[in-house]
Amino acid sequence: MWDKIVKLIGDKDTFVITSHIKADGDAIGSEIGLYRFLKKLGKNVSIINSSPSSGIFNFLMDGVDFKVFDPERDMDTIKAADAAFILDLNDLERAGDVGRHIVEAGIPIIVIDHHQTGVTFGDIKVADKNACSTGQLIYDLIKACGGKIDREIAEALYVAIVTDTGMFNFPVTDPKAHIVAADLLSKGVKPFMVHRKLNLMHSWEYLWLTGISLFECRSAHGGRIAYTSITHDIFKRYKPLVEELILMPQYLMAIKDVEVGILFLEESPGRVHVELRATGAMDVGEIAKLLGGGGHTSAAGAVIEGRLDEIESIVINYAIACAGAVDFESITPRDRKKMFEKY
Ligand SMILES: [Mn+2]
Repeated sequence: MWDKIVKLIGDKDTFVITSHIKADGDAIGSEIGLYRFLKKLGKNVSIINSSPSSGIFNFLMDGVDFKVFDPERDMDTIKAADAAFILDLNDLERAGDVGRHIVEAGIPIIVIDHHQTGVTFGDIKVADKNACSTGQLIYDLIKACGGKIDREIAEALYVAIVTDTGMFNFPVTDPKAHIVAADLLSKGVKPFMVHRKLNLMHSWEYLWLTGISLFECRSAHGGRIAYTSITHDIFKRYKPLVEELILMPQYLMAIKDVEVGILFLEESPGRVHVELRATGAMDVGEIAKLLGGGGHTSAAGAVIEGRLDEIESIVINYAIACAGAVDFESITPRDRKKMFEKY
């Protein structure tokens, strides 16, 4: 499945790499792993994302040409590229402005992704919904190229894998996730160092606000759904980073019998970030997609305009509808939409 991409990497010299808006650890780890591999082959490579990401990934970026899109500076780079890699997304819109400009530039597009729904754009596609992460697919690509994985590439790909497997806890975790991770460790990745940099660097504000919101948490659907809300007033008093706060729903998942945990964060008045986690019994990726966001079966999110209390009730009803479907997999996307419309 890698032949075409291996050939294209051999034939071309200048690449641009991008991923989805609000790139997470899998997106960034995959971008940087691929970037470093292509640089070792002597290629010209730039990573250009449409929106900024959490600073927690900065430790991966030493010497990496990683930019947040600036039309004046970056349009020429996109137009001059021989090909573009779009990683970890199945919906071009989620690539934001950079995705749009890549399409307009008319350069070949290579998509590498692992979301449940297939990829509908791009000239060469690898869409493997059984892969635990895009990072694992980049690992496979480098191997298919006969490439060597050094410590820096390994560290980036390890971040990608631990992010999308929830530190090897999500149902998507399979033997291959561990086998690839074991190989990455053999290249010098120190799991505790990565864990510390990703998970043990929180601000006091994050902890305080997590405490407040956990104290206020509520249940729905007979205790199968746990949720909590942070109003803008509370949010602005503590001002933690949004990217820190979206980790908060994992605590809701610790409650017995809870299958879905939801955080409603009013980032600004009338704008609510909904962050969802699931045990695997429900597919929160489907809920996020209906809300105009994205994600996976076990972890997903969306940003919605509207009143906090209204959004709470819509999303919780979606989650209840989702839980009520006997066999969610067997329902076509159109039927799923119909099912949700009654709420
Ligand atoms: Mn991913």
